[in-house]
Amino acid sequence: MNRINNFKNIKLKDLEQKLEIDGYAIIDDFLTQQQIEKLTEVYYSGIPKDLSNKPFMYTTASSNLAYKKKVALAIRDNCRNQINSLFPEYRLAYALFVNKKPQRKDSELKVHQDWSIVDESLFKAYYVWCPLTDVDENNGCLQVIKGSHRLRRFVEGGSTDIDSHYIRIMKNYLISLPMKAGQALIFNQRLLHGSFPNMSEKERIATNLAIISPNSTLIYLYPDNPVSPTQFEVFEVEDDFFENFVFASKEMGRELFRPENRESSTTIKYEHPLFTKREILETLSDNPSNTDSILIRNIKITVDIFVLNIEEQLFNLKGIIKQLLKYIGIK
Ligand SMILES: O=C(O)CCC(=O)C(=O)O
Repeated sequence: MNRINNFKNIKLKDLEQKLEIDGYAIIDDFLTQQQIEKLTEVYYSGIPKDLSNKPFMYTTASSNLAYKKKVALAIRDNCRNQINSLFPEYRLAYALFVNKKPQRKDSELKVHQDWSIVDESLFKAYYVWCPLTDVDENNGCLQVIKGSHRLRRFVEGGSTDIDSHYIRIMKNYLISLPMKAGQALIFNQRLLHGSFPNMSEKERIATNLAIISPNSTLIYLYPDNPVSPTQFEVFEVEDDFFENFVFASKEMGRELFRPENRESSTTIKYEHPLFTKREILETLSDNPSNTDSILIRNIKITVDIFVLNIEEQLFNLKGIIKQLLKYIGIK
């Protein structure tokens, strides 16, 4: 498991290496018990109406700017020392609570990639995610696809589910991450991740903090079309932009707001990328803990692709048989 010690004992080289290879690392004792209690109190201090009924909610989506700001300041204040010692020079950008209501199957978050928040050809961004209660597969722990940050980007702007075709290809790299309250999961912003529904009796509350590498500028990508964008306007924004801006309304669903009174710095064209099974499997298996020779690795990938193809054919066949049975009135 990709756990490392208390942040005070961590060797930065080890942390960097884990993040480079796997795309994530778990740090023990990141928040103290006192900080956990304090942050829980902040979360409950006036949850805005536009969030209170959501099975899965993130506080940046609220239109209550005062609450968003209060929450973000408290999270940054309680993480600053740890981040400064682990990532000297990184900036603490926006911060939010992410919450799952109890016993809600629809609080599941499908595996997805979050949108770009810095120019990734030059800079890095990580999320620091800390549960305020212990989490496991029953109450909404995270799942990640190990090494997936090394793939080409799946989505540019607007976080998008990775469809089941791709998940089937990557299934051997999909890992559940049960965690203790106060541990921190640090993950590359490109890493594919999701979370289980919360089927427990209690709310699952977690903090999330975006940190960005020195000299980078936070960006907000505004799509020309919310469902199938062909280009994005790039807005260079302040580090706390998402706390001060109402970027989507409840009624608009996936649609986002264009910031008023601001000029975009550039426009980027976008085409949803397609991946072959081989490209995905080659990238994910290419890591230093894999000691197989090139030949053995290639054979394993070829066998995996063969099995995946058969599974796909069987899946399609099952669909056809179901339709046929329905047609002749048996089912
Ligand atoms: O809190 C969670 O369950 C996952 C949050 C997250 O990673 C996201 O919103 O992309």
